Amino acid sequence: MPSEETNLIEIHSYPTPNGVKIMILLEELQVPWRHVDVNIRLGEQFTANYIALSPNNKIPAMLDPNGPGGQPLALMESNAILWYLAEKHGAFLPQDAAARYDCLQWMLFQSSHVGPMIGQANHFNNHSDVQYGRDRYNHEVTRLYRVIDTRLASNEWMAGGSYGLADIALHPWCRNRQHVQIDESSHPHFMRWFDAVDARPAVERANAQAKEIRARMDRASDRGEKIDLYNTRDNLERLSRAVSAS
Ligand SMILES: N[C@@H](CCC(=O)N[C@@H](CS)C(=O)NCC(=O)O)C(=O)O
Repeated sequence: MPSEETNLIEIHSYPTPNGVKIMILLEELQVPWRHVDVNIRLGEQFTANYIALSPNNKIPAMLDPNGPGGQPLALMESNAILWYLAEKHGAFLPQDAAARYDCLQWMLFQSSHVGPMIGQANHFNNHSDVQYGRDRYNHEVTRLYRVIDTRLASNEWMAGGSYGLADIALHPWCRNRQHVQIDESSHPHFMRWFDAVDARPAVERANAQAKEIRARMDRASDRGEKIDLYNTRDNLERLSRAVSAS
């Protein structure tokens, strides 16, 4: 439900899986929100204003003008943002304590394993010809899909017995599977779950919006001066410049 009004929850982001998961939750909650484009292909994550919201210069960040105590709240880390929004609106997070910890552990599994390993696999598959790196991360991603399929063999949803934050955090990461051999016959439980989440109207809406936003931001980066996201030395310099300017 993106809107142009002010006083809305702002998602400062680019529609990668970490950005899309927030859009999915906001659509599930039917909370009005606004996307503020932070074009990581143009280096906008290194501006002093953005770093004030998101000190690790990564997307997404959230700004809720009406946070705890009625004060504005800025947050980085996509799963912290999911947790905050779910608590604020009292949905998609189990009430029962054991089920909440179950949800938390699978969200941490996503942010500490699935996201970083798929990120590294994409890097070596698309931006390097180092076979060792490709093998290492593709094998790790394959192993993680096995963990997910095994989990879903005895659970309808990733955590807590019902659809919720753990599914929302994980699902956008599992869309592009071109470098791993995952199909109905080898991972039937994963496929059943992926299709069930994919068919939810809120997920369809968020994905349609992500497609539009991505097209708009890609047009902007095709016109602008793109940076090499993978150049860690340049990124350190960009960060130092932004921090000294603030
Ligand atoms: N653990 C973080 C990961 C955030 C992250 O890695 N964001 C990437 C895009 S998915 C980014 O901002 N990359 C830009 C850069 O590295 O400069 C989260 O879940 O929010």
